[in-house]
This record gives sequence, structure tokens and C-alpha cells, in this order.
Amino acid sequence: MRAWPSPHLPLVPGDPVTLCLHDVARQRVEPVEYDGRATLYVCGVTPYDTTHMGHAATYVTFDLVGRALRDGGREVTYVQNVTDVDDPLFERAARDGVDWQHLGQEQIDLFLEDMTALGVLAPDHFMGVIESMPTIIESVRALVDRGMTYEVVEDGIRDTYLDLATAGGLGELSHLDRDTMLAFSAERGGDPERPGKRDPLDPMLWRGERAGEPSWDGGSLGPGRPGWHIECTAIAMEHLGERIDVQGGGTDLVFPHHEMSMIQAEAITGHRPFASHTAHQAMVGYEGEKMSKSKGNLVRVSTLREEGVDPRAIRLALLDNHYRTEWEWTDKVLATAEARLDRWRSAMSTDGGPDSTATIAAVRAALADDLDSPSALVAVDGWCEASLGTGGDVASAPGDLARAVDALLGVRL
Ligand code: 5CA
Ligand code: ZN
Repeated sequence: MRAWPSPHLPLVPGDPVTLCLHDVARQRVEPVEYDGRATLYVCGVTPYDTTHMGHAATYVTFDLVGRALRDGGREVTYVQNVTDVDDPLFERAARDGVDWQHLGQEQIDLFLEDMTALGVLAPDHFMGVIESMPTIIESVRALVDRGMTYEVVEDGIRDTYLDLATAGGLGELSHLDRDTMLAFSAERGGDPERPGKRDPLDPMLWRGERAGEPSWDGGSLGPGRPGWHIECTAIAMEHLGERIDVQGGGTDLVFPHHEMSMIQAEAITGHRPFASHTAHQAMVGYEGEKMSKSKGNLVRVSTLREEGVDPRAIRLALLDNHYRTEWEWTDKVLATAEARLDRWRSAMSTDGGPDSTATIAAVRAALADDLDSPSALVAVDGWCEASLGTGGDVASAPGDLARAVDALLGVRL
């Protein structure tokens, strides 16, 4: 499907720095090494109740990854999915008495507007499940052909599961103990209690058609629809190949979603690991709990935009928190960001200022150090204070720094 329009990405003076990013599998910060063109896959929204600050934090974080990887004119292929076929979407549509496809489209449109407003670089491939059905079916059949699947048949309905025992690799990403895996599976869309499964954790690849549910022709799989994890396996592999550099999403996706989507890709290709880096945005909370669609404790980007909040201030509020630390959205976080935006705009709209070379280098270094965006903001604050205080006579300094803030932090002043 069509993504949002990408903002222009200016070139920043000075030398780019290699991005070092925390990898969940290796449990440490490691350089992201790539030949020529980096590949990035980020799990996209299930289109209802978008775009709340947790979603926004995730996409702004991986936007920083994309910007750091692109620094110096390097290239990135970025893929993001849209889960436009899934139970939570059907349930919400049924609750509200609306057509699920209509709800999905309306929410995707809203997401596109929010991403545009937040200055997020668009993915090269923005792929829904419906339009990716042939690829997804092909991936399921590749696993069937390798003898890594089995069926559970109930009332004549055939569901196809991955046999984890044949695939191997369980726990290599998440490092979780089995009880936690079982609990997360039950909470996050799995069916560990279902009789007839070989391992309660085996993920469903293809769900046979049920009355009242949409379905697609799966050929030998029968009519039905895909399981959740295979959607991301198939879309990532179709557009990025047999291995990728960075796989991303929120921490709520570590298990089972990312663990299973990686295991499935590795089972198809025979190469391990599928992703050199898997990185996660910590959960953003609101009023004491994880901000989530199911709890309904949401602060939406679109609501703030309607209230007249500058989306650059929303972005600065998100960037003021390190992506690996949980934090809460509050009015104060936003007020601090609005004041910062005003200061930066005044300081960078002068005809000259103190030399900004070291500040640009500090912004680059902070971001390259596992996306330390709060330190990058402090470095810019320092230059702004000096500029507004004692001033300076380097004519190019404000423009150079504004370009760096635009290209590396995604805030166009
Ligand atoms: N469609 C699937 C991924 S394939 C999905 O998880 N959709 S979602 O709409 O529930 O979430 C979209 C993205 O936002 C995911 O990467 C998810 O991990 C992230 N996310 C959801 N809630 C939060 C939160 N409170 N804080 C940070 N990130 C969040
Ligand atoms: Zn996903």
C-alpha cells in the first residue's frame, strides 16, 4: 500500500559515525555492520486506535536508526507491515458495528497523517497482509514442504502449526524461561492451552476458515487466513531477502512475535540468525500502566495535533527519553519539549552563532551510542544557550546545526 510522503533528508557536514545498537539476542550493544545498503524491518500497526504515544515512540526510535544508517549518504531499504487482518481488528469492528476493512483503512489513513506530521522517513515497502497474501501462503507452504508443520483438525476445520521441535532455536532471541514463554504466549495472541498441539508454544501458521471470518484460498492449506508471526516473516523476506540487518518493534513483541518470526525465517532459509540486530522500544506508559489499545489509556498524536500542539514538540518529547527505558507520557514532558522547541527555533534563526562543528559531532556520537537521544538534545541545548547568551560570529553555524538536527533527529526548525 502507499506509504506517507518522506521528508527531504539533508546531508550533514562532518563525518558519519557507525551506529552501535543493543541486540536482544546477544544482550549487548554492537556495531551495525552492513555492506553498501542496510536493511531495516519494523513491525507496523494493527490499524485500530492508532497512533498513540507508544506507537509514535516506536516509529520515531526506528526513524533514528534509519537516519543514523543513512548518515553520509548511505542507503537503507526500510520495510514496515500493516496487520490489516487480525482478531483484535475484527473484534473492535464488531464492537463498534463497523466493517473491519473500513475501520482498518480509516486508521491507516490516520497513521499516515501522524507519521507525516512527526517527520518520520517513510518505508520503501509498506505492506498490508491482504496484499501480501500470496507471499505469506508461499512461506507457510515452504515450511510444510520441509516437513516442519502439522495440522490440528477440529470440527472439520484444519489449522496448520509450526512444529518448533523440528525448527529449533527457541529462546535464542528472548532468553526467557519456559513458564514466562507460556504466559506471554497466552497473553499475546497464542493458544498454549489448545489440545492437540505437539508443543503448547507452537505458533499457528494458517487458520482454517471459520463461519463469519474473512478467508483466502490457501491452496493445499485450505481456505483460511495467516497466523500473525508468519506475516512478518514473509513480508520481511520478500522485500529484504534471506537475512536482515535490523528488526524492530516494541518490547511487547520480543516473545512470541519476534522469536517466532525469526525461527520461521531461519527454518525456511537454513541461515541463523535472520536478523543481525533485534532492537526494541521500551513500553511508554500513561497514568501508571502501559499505554495500550486494550486498556484504552491512550494519548493520541492526532488528538494533540487537533489541539494545536506542534508535532515537532511531540517528537522532541519522545526523543527526550532513551528508547530502552520505560517512561510515562505526562503534560510536563510535553511542556518541556514545547519550551525546548521555542529555544531551538530562536537560537537557530540568527545570522551567526558559535561554531557548531563540535555540537554536530556530539549529536552524532550520542545517537551512534545506542541511540542516546536525550544526550543529543542536551548537546543542542548547550549550543543554543551559548548562542542566545554570548552569541558568535560563525555565519554558517546556525544553518549547519539546523541541518544536522533535521537530518539526524528529524526535527525541521
Ligand atoms: N501489528 C503488530 C506488529 S506486527 C502490532 O504489534 N501492532 S500494534 O498496533 O499493537 O503496535 C504497533 C507497534 O507499537 C509495535 O511495534 C508495538 O510493539 C509498539 N507499541 C505498542 N504499544 C506500545 C507502548 N505502549 N510503548 C511502546 N511501543 C508500543
Ligand atoms: Zn510484526
